[in-house]
Amino acid sequence: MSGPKDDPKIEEYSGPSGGYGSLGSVARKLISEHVPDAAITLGYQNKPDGFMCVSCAWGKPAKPLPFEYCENGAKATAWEVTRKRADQKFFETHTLSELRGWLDHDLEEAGRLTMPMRWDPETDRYRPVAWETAFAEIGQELRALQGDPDQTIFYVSGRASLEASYMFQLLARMYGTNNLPDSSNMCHESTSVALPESIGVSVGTVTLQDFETTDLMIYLGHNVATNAPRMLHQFQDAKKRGAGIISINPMRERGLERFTDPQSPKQMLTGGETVISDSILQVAVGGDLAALTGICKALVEMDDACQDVGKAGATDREAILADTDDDGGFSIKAGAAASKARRVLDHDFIAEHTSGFEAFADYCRAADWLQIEQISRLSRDQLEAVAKQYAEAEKVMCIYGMGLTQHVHGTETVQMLVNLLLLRGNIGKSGAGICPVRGHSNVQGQRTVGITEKPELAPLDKLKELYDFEPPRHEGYTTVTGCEAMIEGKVKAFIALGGNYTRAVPDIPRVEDAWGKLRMTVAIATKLNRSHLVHGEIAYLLPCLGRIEVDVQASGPQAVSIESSLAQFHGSRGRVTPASPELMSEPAIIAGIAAATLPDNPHVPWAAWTGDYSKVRLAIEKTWPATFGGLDAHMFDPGGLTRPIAARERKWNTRSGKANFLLPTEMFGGAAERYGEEGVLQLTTVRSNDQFNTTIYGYHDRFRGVNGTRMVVFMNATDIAAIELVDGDFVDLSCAIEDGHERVVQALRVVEYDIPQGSCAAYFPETSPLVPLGHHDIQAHTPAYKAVPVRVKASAAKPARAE
Ligand SMILES: Nc1nc2c(c(=O)[nH]1)N[C@H]1C(S)=C(S)[C@@H](COP(=O)(O)OP(=O)(O)OC[C@H]3O[C@@H](n4cnc5c(=O)[nH]c(N)nc54)[C@H](O)[C@@H]3O)O[C@H]1N2
Ligand SMILES: Nc1nc2c(c(=O)[nH]1)N[C@H]1C(S)=C(S)[C@@H](COP(=O)(O)OP(=O)(O)OC[C@H]3O[C@@H](n4cnc5c(=O)[nH]c(N)nc54)[C@H](O)[C@@H]3O)O[C@H]1N2
Ligand SMILES: [Mo]
Repeated sequence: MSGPKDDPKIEEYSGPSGGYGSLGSVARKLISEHVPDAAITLGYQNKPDGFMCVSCAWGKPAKPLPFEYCENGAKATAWEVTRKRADQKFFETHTLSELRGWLDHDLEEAGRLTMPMRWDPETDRYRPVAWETAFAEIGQELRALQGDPDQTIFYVSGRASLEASYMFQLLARMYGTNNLPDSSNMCHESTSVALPESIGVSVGTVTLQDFETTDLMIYLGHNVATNAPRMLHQFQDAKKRGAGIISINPMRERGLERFTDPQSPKQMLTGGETVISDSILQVAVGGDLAALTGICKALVEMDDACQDVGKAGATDREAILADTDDDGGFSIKAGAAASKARRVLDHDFIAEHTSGFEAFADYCRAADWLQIEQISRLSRDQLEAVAKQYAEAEKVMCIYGMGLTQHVHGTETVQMLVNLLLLRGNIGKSGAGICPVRGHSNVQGQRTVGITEKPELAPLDKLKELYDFEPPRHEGYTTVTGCEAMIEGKVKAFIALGGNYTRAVPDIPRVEDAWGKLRMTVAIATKLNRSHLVHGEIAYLLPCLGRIEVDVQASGPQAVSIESSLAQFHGSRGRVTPASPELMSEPAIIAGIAAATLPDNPHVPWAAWTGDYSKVRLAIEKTWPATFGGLDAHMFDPGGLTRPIAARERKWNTRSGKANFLLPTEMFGGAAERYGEEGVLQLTTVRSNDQFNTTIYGYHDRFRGVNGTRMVVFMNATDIAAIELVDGDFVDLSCAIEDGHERVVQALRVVEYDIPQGSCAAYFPETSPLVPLGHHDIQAHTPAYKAVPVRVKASAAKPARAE
């Protein structure tokens, strides 16, 4: 068993990302999960005629590699097609109060759920129930609450297909609510709020082809080797062409450093590896807004200097860049493109395509270097060097993950990144653009098919026209406001299409407490998790097919579709025999609940949709012809069907009709009131290489050298010394935000780590109880999981070692 160990090992990992370590780890997982025909199954992964990986959302190339999957994608597949079963016998053996004492890993490790179940209060066990009985009672309960439909929440985790998601949002809206929070609310919501204001689209502008022509990638707050490993191929190819990569991350993640391509026999045999980042700027946790302000400031000042020299009749931009080169790290190449531009900024682009430049330039000029350096913990020299490298490159992309979005000023940080790109026209041209790396495999697509609590983002008039009902027009709950409403007792029922809500949200104990008081919880799931154990008065556990499994309906085997991070739609066909004959597909379960809850509507053929998913796709096409036209016909095309993104064409669907430079309200990304306080560290909560969100595959974070435990806190040597402890000692962490609730996580083992002083890191969800619900992005409400002010002290639960 791969459970936590009594003698965990913490040692530095010296290998590259990828390589033999990754293959070995995959093989071990596949064998331990007893996966039938593993090689055949994996051969279909991310292929045009196969299934789309259930792990990350990274783009799928038109010409896939022979093995178009990564270590973690293979683990995710193994986890889904495992032979282990949490079957009737399992639930007869264990009461829920017993299971509540189990670790997250052990719950899911029990295997796939096999039959629909209802919690039996007498025995405190989940017991089998017929599908029809389940639908009938769920429908009856939902109808009883329909007087105020906002008492019900319809949550979606980002794995559900476009088809299932479309049906689910229609169910919620016909029921009468926009309460459609999804995992995106905890993830890239800051992106979805930031980009429309800045550039008029809610998704990134980069395509896979852009990686073939880019000169420079600025890569922030994302852990590629763990969370989107297939992207390392794009990084590696770009590096080989001579493109640059600058990483901005508090932790020196292994994937930011070196990569051995497991698909390259030469690299595997020779131990060869590609150096990924030219430089890694170890920004303080929450320091990105300041760092980006510094880079923009340096660019504006270089440009001002150009202008001054230009006025004096002097040479050109190159002379300025060469003149300002005082750190020796920058060399001017007399590139033809560079010599053409006489200014550092692209003033033609700025004049034609943007609004707000002057105010932004003034903001940058006025920004204080000392403050920038203090907050970011990066030096002016470091930031100016980035600015120079940026100014020298013709085509730049900015690529980012949760390290940017999950902050109090997450939306503003994303907008600052756009500002940086706009300074040199780096949006809407080949090799350039903004690239949010989405998390779940269809989280972007769910938003595109109307899973949103914001009525203005849903095509309500169109739904009314197509389906002849009056859609609700008021705003629904986000993940955060949903939790708050639950705590206030305003929520009575919760229908979850996947996910593990009570483990994914902040302030876990407070939310669990409220969750247990709900009238009804319904979970549509593949595996058992903690949200199923702290249930409502009436609780259903409805097991569904996974995406890798063959899904046969009335018209024959079905396919579903998803949208990747790069806005391509792909078809996905299940290949593996279902875990149990009693499983139903997600669309079938949604249709079952809908039919039992809503009055008949001749315009909404739930049963026909379930019988043939291409009918759902045609409904999606009718709802958004410009976005989805041709979905059903082209979703299996190599490279998928690419969705039109206006900003790629330099069409700006913003109120000003231009791309907007936007100013932040503060320079620190976290909770301002605790910034810089004596004894307070900024904690960031991150994933290990052995988990998928709340799914814990094991206890081995190979890249960070942690084996056998997840209860660790990564700290800077100086911060460890300041509390008179040493590596290996145990500490308790408490949240430094005072709002009347005490938040403590005990007995974390200190791991001395290369992380800036004043910052520390630990794993999610173990340390999520430290994150207050109210600690979130001021605009997008994304929980600020990535900068929580904490106090650290020697653990009372596990005292320091004798010496
Ligand atoms: N194998 C695997 N793949 C996954 C997932 C998984 O759990 N496992 N989860 C999926 C999901 S839903 C998502 S959203 C993505 C998540 O993918 P990531 O965005 O990589 O998420 P995290 O692991 O939370 O790590 C964030 C990175 O940001 C850095 N960071 C932390 N705080 C800051 C900060 O203040 N500033 C900067 N610049 N960097 C910071 C951390 O050091 C870390 O490298 O991955 C998806 N893919
Ligand atoms: N502290 C902290 N908290 C965080 C984060 C962080 O960085 N730090 N990250 C946040 C982010 S980015 C995200 S996206 C959320 C994730 O939040 P969620 O999406 O809610 O959580 P997951 O862990 O991905 O959900 C796992 C469960 O999904 C179910 N499941 C798996 N496959 C399927 C399927 O095919 N169909 C159905 N119906 N169910 C399935 C299984 O039962 C499994 O137990 O967590 C957030 N929480
Ligand atoms: Mo996510």
